[in-house]
Amino acid sequence: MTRPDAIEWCDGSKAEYDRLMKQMADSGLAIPLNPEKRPGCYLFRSDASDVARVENRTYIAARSQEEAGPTNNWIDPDGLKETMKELYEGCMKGRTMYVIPFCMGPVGSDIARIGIEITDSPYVVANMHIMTRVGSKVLKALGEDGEFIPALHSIGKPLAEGEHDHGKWPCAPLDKKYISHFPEERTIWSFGSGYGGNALLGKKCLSLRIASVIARDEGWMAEHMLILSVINPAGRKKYIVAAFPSACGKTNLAMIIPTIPGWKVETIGDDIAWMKLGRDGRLYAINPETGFFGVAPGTSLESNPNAMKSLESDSIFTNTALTADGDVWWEGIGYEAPGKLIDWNGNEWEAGKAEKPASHPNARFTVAAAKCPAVAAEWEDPAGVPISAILFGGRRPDTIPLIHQARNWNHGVFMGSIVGSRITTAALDLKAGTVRRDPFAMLPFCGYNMGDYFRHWVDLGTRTQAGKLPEIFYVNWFRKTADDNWLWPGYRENSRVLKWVFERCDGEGKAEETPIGFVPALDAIDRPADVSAADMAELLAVDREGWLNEIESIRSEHYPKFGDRLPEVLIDELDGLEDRLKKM
Ligand code: OXD
Ligand code: MN
Repeated sequence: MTRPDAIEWCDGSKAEYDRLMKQMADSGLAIPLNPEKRPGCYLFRSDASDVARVENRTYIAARSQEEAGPTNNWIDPDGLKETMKELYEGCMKGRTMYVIPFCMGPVGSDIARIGIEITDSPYVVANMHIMTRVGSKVLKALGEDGEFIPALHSIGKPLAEGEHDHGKWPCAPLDKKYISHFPEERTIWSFGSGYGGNALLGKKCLSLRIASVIARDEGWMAEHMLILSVINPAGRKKYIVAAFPSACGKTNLAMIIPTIPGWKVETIGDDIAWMKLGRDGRLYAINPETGFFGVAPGTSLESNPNAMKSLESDSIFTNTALTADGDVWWEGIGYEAPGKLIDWNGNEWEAGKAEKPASHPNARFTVAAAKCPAVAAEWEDPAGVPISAILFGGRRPDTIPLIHQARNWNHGVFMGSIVGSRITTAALDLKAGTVRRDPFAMLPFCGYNMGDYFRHWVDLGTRTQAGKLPEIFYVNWFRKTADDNWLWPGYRENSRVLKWVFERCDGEGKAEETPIGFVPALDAIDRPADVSAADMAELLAVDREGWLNEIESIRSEHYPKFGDRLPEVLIDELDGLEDRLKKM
């Protein structure tokens, strides 16, 4: 159907990676960075139409609209296949088709899944090498009759006889981009974009949208969560997963260096967790990926030293700026732009003179997890790590305290179901100042009806003894004062909150029982230097009026979206919360 000029089977070797990089550098698509500054690193600049995940072009083509549910773009699978087959017809002409056997999760782990991505983008192959386990070892594990998830990808830009890209990022225009999922067939078809989650099909498409459907059917969880371990001064370790909407600092938290003496954090994953009940009744998590595809702007030695150290070599940068001496630069890197730059569009850029940022706000780095100085020794353990705590969170300048702990599992599921961030600029159909709900941070990633997904979470709580389940917490690093200043310093200081979580999982850690759950006692979390006792009191207060407004918005705007698929127990939680607050 796609009629490539050549077909290559990817073996996942370093020689293959180096060959493709050289080829892309020769053709002008990749810019090798200065080997004295960033050895083994390359910069790519994408097309202006192809800079992020395209949620309005992402489809859950389930058999029925009801199955896709109220939060997904549904489209009839037969009609979509017709449309896409036309687009795929001859779409790889003039290009090489790469066949990428890849595994999400350690090869051989009983929770791992194999996919085969077919793509005409060598950039995708190189990124898949870093983000997944690619190649011959996967084919071997697959054997003659193993199961795999087919994932077809094309950038959608065939070349006519003698035509060349001339170093320009090839892709199709926005209205021809399709990121499609066929959940019943467990198949992915992607067309027209070469960027990130649209094109690296092991990530959001397989490991979240398709995997969430498989997980529902098989009784496990595929979640948009980081995984980390916290180690106390005595050397005891606990594992925590956390789900926050995009742009809440997941990668920073996953790699945090604590400010509290004696405490350590190690990284297992920064974006996706697959979790399964173990034989001992506890919940175990693996990171299905092998790399980080992180947002570059805002990443600095201050905000995320471990990421910065990981990026010193052998990394791919996409849409950052280029310095005169062949290094990368981005807004928030922690130092001024060193003289004139070339911006992410390839134009000259000078600080103070340019109107637009030098790097795209969604510029990315791709780097192997193994390069992170904080990576845990057990990060690839095929059995996973036992989870003690689940954190939910969002950007909420008011109402939601710095941290509170659920009363029980269903209360925790309720917390997950109301996750959201207050938006500061009007977007889509939302006014600035409203809360954009992103339940479990899975809004763009749940491959089926989200009401059923809530039920899947409720059910998990009934499948093991209560004492074996993780404790659930809601965190909010983003509280502001009335005059718009941050109440909490965030970043590395968030380790103080992790310490309280650790203690609560041990049945320690001083807490007050309140209508919204357990809140730290005023002296339970050591205060950073710039947080006064009064700030702490404000950070931990139960804002009765704020919560009653919150309940009203959940009851009238959020929950009704899910109709009769909304589990009754979540309404019970909402009612219970309201009753407790009214008695306050
Ligand atoms: C991501 C996201 O790209 O969550 O990881 O948006
Ligand atoms: Mn993500």
